Amino acid sequence: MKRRSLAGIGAGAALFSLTACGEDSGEGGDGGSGDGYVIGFSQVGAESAWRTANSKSVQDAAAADERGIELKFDDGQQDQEKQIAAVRGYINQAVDAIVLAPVVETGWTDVLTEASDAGIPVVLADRGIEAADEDLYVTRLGSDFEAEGRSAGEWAATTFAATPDFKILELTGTTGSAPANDRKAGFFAVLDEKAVAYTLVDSQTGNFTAEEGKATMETFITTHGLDGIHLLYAHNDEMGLGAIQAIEEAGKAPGTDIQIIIVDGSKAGFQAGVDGKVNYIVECNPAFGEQLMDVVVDVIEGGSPEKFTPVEEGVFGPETFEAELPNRQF
Ligand code: GYE
Repeated sequence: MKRRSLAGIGAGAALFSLTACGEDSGEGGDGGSGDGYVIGFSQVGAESAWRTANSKSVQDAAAADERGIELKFDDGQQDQEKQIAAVRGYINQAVDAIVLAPVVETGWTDVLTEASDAGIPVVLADRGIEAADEDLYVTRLGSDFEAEGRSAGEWAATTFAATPDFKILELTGTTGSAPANDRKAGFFAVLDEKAVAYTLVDSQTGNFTAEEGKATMETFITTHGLDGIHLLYAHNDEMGLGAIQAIEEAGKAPGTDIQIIIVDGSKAGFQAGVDGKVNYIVECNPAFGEQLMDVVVDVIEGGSPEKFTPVEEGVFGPETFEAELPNRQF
């Protein structure tokens, strides 16, 4: 589907009234700032270093002169209602395409149906949505979160293979989000497949932030103590870093008294690894802005990419932390 670009028509209100008056068809009238596409991006929030790096990657890619793209950006503050309002705003503005990084997997049917009815293609960035709504977006570009969880599970299964009564605490990401659901599922699937005997002592959300990660870890410590707990599996760096503070404040040594897996691989995460406080890092790569813009432009111009394009990522054990730290980009 090819839509006329509305690039350069100034403020949202003016754009809305022009659109409402039926100016969305025909030639010209674009205010003279080029023929680029207008793309609306509803981002999850700014909860982590990963997210900040991801927003920058997308904004930088869109801003490249040769692309001539006008990117409208909205920070959803980890609130689905805010994201739905942003997507509706983009529909009213008759953008050429909508990029949505959905905070949770469910609850998108209505607004995505409205986008579809308006003929505006939707590309998912980063997180996915429930399978029932698969027809309501063109493609998703992001990580394979289940594979990330499986990588964490492989390391845990190997490291604790000979540990009797292997005890785990889990700090999950935002409840109902694709990475929280899939990182959990992948991790425990591997332990089960490998017939590892373990006890999941507790599993609670830390909402992907350092503050909530720390608070939840404090609750774990109050409720269960740390004696005899072997592993903390934190679904992202921030929650792991917050938990490290809580463990230290409880007089224990993170990385030694309790081993820690984190997911993302930020500079701060690797630094914690170099300091001996984190034992395994599963990478999640936020730097897919260029790839995303390529996909979105292709979709606007009628392309039909694969339903899912995974970004490439790796895993890092303690022997790699020091050498890898200078390479980290966020
Ligand atoms: O791991 C976490 C962020 O959706 C992959 O969201 C993303 C996750 C990332 O808050 O740090």
